[in-house]
Amino acid sequence: MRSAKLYRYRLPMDSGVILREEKLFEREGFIVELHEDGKVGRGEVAPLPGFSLESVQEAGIQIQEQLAVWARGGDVVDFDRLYPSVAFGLSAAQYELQGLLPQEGNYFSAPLCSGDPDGLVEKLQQLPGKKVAKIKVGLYEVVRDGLTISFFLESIPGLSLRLDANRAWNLEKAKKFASKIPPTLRQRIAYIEEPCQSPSDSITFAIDTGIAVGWDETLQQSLRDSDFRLEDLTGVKAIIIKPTVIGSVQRCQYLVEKAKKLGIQPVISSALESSLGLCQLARLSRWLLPDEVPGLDTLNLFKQQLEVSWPDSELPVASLDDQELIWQS
Ligand code: OSB
Ligand code: MG
Repeated sequence: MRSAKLYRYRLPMDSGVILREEKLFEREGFIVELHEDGKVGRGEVAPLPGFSLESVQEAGIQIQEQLAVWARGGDVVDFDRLYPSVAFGLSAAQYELQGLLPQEGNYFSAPLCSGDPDGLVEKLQQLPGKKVAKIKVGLYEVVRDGLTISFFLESIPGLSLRLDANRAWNLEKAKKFASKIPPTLRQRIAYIEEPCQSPSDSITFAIDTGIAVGWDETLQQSLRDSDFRLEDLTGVKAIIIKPTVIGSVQRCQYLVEKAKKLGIQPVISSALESSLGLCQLARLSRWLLPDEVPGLDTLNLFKQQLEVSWPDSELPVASLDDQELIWQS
């Protein structure tokens, strides 16, 4: 016997969270819960405004239809025809229900940092193994960004940085940024995500500066073409896999394996999921990429967790029972 529940959640965000120039005061999304033979599997469906193409409302309608099919005993879902957020949440719930998503997670993420080296040193001391942090660039003037990054690399020996420009620059600005970073420090930039507005400029930047580049937005966009081949996205060091904007667990697994074969570094990363989805991403990362540091340091952008607590987090935990149950079978 199968039954399913669909909750709609709303969680307050820290007042300073800015996404694509818009302030995000509240995160909303859905939690699906699948029940079968006394077992439970959960998943999160939470399109991210400004990043996902589907709206929360569109995702809500689609996940409800899919849950109704599933509860009636249907199983064959072509995940690639669903919205990515729906495909991820539904597949994660099925994996969990079937015991296929291992419990153990990698809760040591690359700390996200916005310019205070003292704070960063402290956070890095808590990481076992590799010292790796992620810094957003492109929000301030490029020369300032270049000097800041240089300063971090110089003052913290052994530090490796992941940078993310979210396509803020043209090629000229990107090169100006690089010009402030001495060539000897450049190899400690593990990669910079999307330095330029156009992917081809980002590749030119990588070739001309020797700074490795990673695809985030470009991967997401390319996957919309039915004839997508990861082989065609060459020239990059890393791909950033955000399951909520990429799709099903199966698709993420395929991309991870394919990237490894091509010598590209895959990194599992967050799209501001609640603690429930975030913990599943930590488990997914540990399972698929046991030796990789995931990009999941986004919990503290929230004022509350949801149902499942991130290890050692002191944020209060809102219960799923207190969220709106919008559908059940
Ligand atoms: O640009 O990578 C981004 C989170 C939400 C939306 C977009 C992005 C992010 C992150 C997640 O940066 C954190 C990470 O990747 O380490
Ligand atoms: Mg990014």
